[in-house]
Amino acid sequence: MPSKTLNIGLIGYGFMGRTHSNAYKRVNDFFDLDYRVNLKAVCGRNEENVKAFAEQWGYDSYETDWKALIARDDIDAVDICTPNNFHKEIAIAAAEAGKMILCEKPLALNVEEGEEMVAAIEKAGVANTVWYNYRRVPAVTLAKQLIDEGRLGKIFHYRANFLQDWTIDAELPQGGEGLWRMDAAVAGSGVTGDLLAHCIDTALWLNGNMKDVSAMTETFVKEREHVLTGKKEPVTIDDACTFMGHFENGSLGLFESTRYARGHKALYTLEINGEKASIKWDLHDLHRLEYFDHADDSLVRGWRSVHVTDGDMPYMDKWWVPGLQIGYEHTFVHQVADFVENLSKGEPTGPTFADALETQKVCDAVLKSAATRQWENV
Ligand code: SOE
Repeated sequence: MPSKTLNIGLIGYGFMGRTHSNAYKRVNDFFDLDYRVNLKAVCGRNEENVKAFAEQWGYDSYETDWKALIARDDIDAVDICTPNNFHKEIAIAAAEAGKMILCEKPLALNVEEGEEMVAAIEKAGVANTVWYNYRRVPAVTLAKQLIDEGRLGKIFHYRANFLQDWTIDAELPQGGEGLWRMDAAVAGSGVTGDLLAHCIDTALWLNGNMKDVSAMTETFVKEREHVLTGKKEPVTIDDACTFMGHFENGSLGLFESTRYARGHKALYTLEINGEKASIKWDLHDLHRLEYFDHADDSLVRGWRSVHVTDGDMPYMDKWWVPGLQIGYEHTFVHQVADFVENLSKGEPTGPTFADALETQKVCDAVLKSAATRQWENV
């Protein structure tokens, strides 16, 4: 039974605000933790909307100014779910106020901002994590376990894609509340920071850091109406990005992301080829891990599709019974559970701000390489 309380102050209540709120609400039902996670306050600029969100999700209170939320003594942890251009200012203020911080991905608009954020949280010594949630899909966590056990042997190739199709319509506007991901001033970049950042976070976790990259980006629709000005303005984001690079362990990486792959809604796939075995995973079928082991009897050797639902597989003892799967929202529950467990143990929860800064460095090198048309070091 929890003996302590962890009071959450959530800033921003869009799509990510909902996924995180759901995780905070569910976590104590399924995980045995020292802390009860309490939805203390939510913050947003529009009073009517933030009040309605607080009522619907069961927050005790609401604020319309994030500085007022951070100043409250009854908030232990600040969760930053705002558009990316607010991450730095809020994170630094929260760290200076001694709050723990859970920040939505990507960490920052660029490496410079990320470095300032890492310096602030390290100076304050506050617990921190960044919501790269796909690490905590049980099948992906299992992949990490198999790699760490040495089952793949030396790794030769790491391949990942993140494909969507929601911006193909040239009449879709850019910017504003719903479409800020299409405005580089607010998002930092397009698919590189939004989608490839997920692939890079998982890759660095599973396969170690990258040394250098060579990238190309494309902006297929050059001008779109901006929601805030009502005028046609140049599109500043990358609509698609492809890059290759070297990992420090000697393996080769190949990554592709786009919002122009008709038919694909959120197709995050990865494949890792090692000397002894290979692994494949697909977000559209997230509870399966495809595994090929060269040590199998050659007459029956082939790709196995492992249904990651047994109780001895990562996180699965907390849910239903073998054979019954879980989904996207559970990855966020797992991250909160790990954060709270690590808080009790005094240990960090990856990806920390420092880990997410490594991902940011790859993203910046990718964007630089696309601009210079040269290989760039990470
Ligand atoms: C964009 O469409 C998006 O919602 C990303 O922002 C998320 O990080 C990704 O998980 C799904 O796609």
